[in-house]
Order: sequence, then C-alpha cells, then structure tokens
Amino acid sequence: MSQIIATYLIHDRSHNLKKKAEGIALGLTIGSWTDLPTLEQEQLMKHKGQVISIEELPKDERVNTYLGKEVTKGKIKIAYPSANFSLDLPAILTTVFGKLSLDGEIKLLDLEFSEDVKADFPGPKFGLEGIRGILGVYDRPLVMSIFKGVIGRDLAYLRSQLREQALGGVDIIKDDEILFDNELTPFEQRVLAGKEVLEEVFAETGHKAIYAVNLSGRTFELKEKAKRAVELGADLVLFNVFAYGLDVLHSLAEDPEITIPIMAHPAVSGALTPSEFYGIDNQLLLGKLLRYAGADLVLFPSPYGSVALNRDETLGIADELTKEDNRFKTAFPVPSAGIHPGLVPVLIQDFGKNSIINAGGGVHGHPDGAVGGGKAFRAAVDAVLAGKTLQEAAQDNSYLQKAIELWGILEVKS
Ligand code: 1AE
Repeated sequence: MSQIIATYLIHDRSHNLKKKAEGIALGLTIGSWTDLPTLEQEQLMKHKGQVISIEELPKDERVNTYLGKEVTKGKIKIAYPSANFSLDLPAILTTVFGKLSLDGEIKLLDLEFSEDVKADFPGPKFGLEGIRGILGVYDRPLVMSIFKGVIGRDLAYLRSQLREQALGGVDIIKDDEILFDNELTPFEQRVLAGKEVLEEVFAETGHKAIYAVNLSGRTFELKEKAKRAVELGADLVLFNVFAYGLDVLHSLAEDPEITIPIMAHPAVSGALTPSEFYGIDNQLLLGKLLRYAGADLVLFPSPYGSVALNRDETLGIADELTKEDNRFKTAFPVPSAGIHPGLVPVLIQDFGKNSIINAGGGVHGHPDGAVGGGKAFRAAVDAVLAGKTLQEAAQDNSYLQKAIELWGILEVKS
C-alpha cells in the first residue's frame, strides 16, 4: 500500500479511544462516511484513512492530576493513503497532524513511509561516510567547535578565532547559529576567510579542518546563496532548519548544484517537541524527518550539558540517523550544548565512534584558550578509545588536566 502510517499518543478525555481513532481516520481524510450512497463510498474508498491499531496504556495518576481530569491514555496508529497528499512534507504533515495538532492532548510519535513515498525524499547527499571521506578520518568520533562571541567582531577577529580552533585539532568548526549575514563578517567573506585560514593551518601542520558557514537570510534567496558558497569553495553549511521548515531543507538537499554537506541545527525545534502531551516526538522530528529531508549532520541537545534532553530520546534520535536503511545514507549525530572534555567518556559510551563531539564554551573557555580546548577534547577522545580513564590520560596531557580541573568528569556508569 502506498501510504503513511502515523502513530499518536493520546490522552483521551472522552474515554473512547476507538471512537477517537475512527474520528481521526475519517476526519483527516474523507470526512463523514456512513451517510454516503454506496457508489460514492466505493469511489472514495481509496482515500479513506484506516485505523491500524489501538493500544490502551496503563492509567497514570500523575497525568490525571496534572490535567485535572481522568483521561484514557493510548497509542493509536492510522494509515493515510498517499492518494490524499502530494509527496512533500508540508502536505504530509498537514494531512497527519495539521488541524489535529490543535485538538487536545495528542502527540505525533512516528511516521512510517511506504517505500514509494520514501523514494521522493533525498536523504543525506554525503552522510556520515561522506563527511569522514572529506576529512580522511575514519576511526574515531569527530570533534567540532563553535565560534563564540563573534557578533560585533570583524573578519580579522573571525580569522584569528578560526585559526586557534583549527590549531587545537578539531575537525569541524561551525558558525554559531546566531551569526547571520552582517556588515562586519558578510557571508561570502566568511567563506573566503575560512578557506584561506584553514588551508594555511593545513600547510603548516598537516591538520585538516573544515568550516560550516551559517546559511541564513530570506527563504527564497537561500538556494542562490548556497550555490554561491559552493562556487567560493565552502566546505559545508549550517542551517537553522526549524526556523524555515523541513521542506526548505529538502529543497536545498535535493539540488544537484549544492554539492556540499548540510548540517541541521535544532534551534526553534524546542517549540514543537518537549511536551509529553502535545507536539512532535524528538526522535521523529530531529531524527527520521531530518534524515529523510537531507541533513548530513544533525545537532541535538545531549543528555548531559546545559540544554539537555532525556537520554532515551537522544539515543532514539541517534538511532534514527544511523540505522541501516535501504534508501538513505546515515547522518552524523551531534549531541551538543554545554559539552566539555569531561563528558567525552559518557558521550562515546552513548553515541559510539560514529558521532561528533561538539562544543562552544567547552573549547573557548579552556584556560589555554581555544587551542587548549581543542587539544583537551582530542586527548579525551584518544584516551577513551585507548581504554584509559581521563585521569590517567591527563597525567601526560596538561590541556586535559586543566579541562578536568575546570569542568570535572562525568563518570561512566556501566
Ligand atoms: C544544541 C545546539 C548547541 C549549540 O548550538 C551551541 O552553540 C552550543 O554551545 P555550547 O557548547 O553550549 O557553548
């Protein structure tokens, strides 16, 4: 069947999950049904939503108290025929969770695409393996740092910051998501400066780092801007996908002239995901849908830092990005926010080698500056892969030692 199956979590105040599910399946497809003449029913059959399953979940007194009313909690699955929508995420999301998202305690947990519907999505152009190929690094988690404090600063400052970060040994340096096109550091100048500085560092040290420039501005100018970045030699772009919409990412990713990877930032996604009653599940939004729409790397809050997500949710996002799929390349999970070298052991335990350790303050806030921060992160990664504790590794590495003194270590629990 050519269709999408949506899974919803419902807290039903009317205590009739079956009626609720039937109401959604009909209401979001052909509307009222039973009063129609047989001929019309036959004609509309291929558009009718189908209730696939209804699972009542145990009573939850905490939830009843919170909502101030007794509710029936359940998961329902509904299949929507692809005959009802064009093959794009705006049409799909409006079908499965358009008006419905406004209708009480209902959360969209998952979407299962039939193969023919999936075929219309680009998936990552480079993916995890492609990024590793660009860097020539295959055997460890990558390390990424974020420009901090660049607003109000000029290109000379940006260049010096970039150089420091690259000298610290990080693999990727990304713009902060709040750095937009501006007079002091215009987009094109940033691309050119990034290329020049990182080529210099490579010539001096043999270390290759790449720079993700923030692709920002008006929606209809993004494609031309991204193509200009490609012409100027940009390595990859950062993209605030949820400020624009998933379909904008899809359009950028499928464009054959945008021949560089796209890194998706989760800014604004917190307006859609955190509630247990409403919105869209993180695993679906930051995992499956970003991968389908074409993100090569995906940032999301880790379970440990300043802006944290529940650990299971983060593992679910990473799983969606990296699990085997017959159609799409895998994307790099980038657990982020408030990361410091003392978190590297738990991050590698949770997300494995195929992940990126990403930090802003944890690099720039190092007592020896960004060079020291980068070196501390690289030493922490090497230590974990060598089976050493950070304390052991710090005995021979003053950068790691200073980082641990400043931020501590989060012990790995087996
Ligand atoms: C989840 C996104 C994290 C991010 O973009 C960012 O700028 C983190 O900065 P730090 O590492 O918390 O300083």
